[in-house]
Amino acid sequence: MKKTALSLITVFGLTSLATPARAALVGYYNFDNSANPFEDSSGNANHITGSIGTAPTWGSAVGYNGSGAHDYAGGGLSAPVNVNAGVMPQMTWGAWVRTDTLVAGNYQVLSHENGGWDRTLGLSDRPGSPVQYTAFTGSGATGSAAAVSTTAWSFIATSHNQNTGQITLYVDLDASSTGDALLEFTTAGTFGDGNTTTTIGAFPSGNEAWDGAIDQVFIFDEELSSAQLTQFRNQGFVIPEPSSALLAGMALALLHRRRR
Ligand SMILES: [Ca+2]
Ligand SMILES: [Ca+2]
Ligand SMILES: [Ca+2]
Repeated sequence: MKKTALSLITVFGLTSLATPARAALVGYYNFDNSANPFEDSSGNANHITGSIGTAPTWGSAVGYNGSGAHDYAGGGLSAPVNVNAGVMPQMTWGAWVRTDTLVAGNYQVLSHENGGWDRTLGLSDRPGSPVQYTAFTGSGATGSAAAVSTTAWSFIATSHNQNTGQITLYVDLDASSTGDALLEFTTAGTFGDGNTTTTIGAFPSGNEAWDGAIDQVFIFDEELSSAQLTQFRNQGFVIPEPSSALLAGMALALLHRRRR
């Protein structure tokens, strides 16, 4: 019994050492606070610092399920989150989005692109027609291949793992129906350096601006699973417990039991 507890503590200890010091939610923006619709609710104070290009317009019912969000038309918002692969080898980001246009072109939701196909998630016809949810791979773009509507809110996310050299694009075209599985597209993806800040609703240059609404933006410095992202889609996003803190708690509980 003691030996089992000890080996479990060792396993959890090694697991904690092998993961980043803060493998968790880095930024979360639900845009619901009318007093500060630029607030980061993750607890990390990564509040939005300003706009790029035409500032989006906030509305109390512009967002998902009639909540607060910004309507984008020619510009984006800048968040002080560095998603460079050297800083976050593993990273997952996503949002609930609704587009106002299906015209062929490029419309970005999340990006730190500064040339060279840096981490970017949006709507584009780069992978082909029709315009589709698209993630950059470090050397090109991969897409969801499915037609998008201007009325439904879609749930989109990308997990990045620089160590395994893979990314996975997750899409639910209609986030309001939760009985269906997320569409998943895994492909090779390794990344050079991009901008050290993240732009919501455009490239950091202001190009390729989103046309429509973006809500419930989340950024994690770990590779989330399909099951975790499905749970977010189903719940409409709930800030999760940090996994490293959970592991530390379990190890402490085992240590406490062993000492008694
Ligand atoms: Ca909202
Ligand atoms: Ca659905
Ligand atoms: Ca770059």
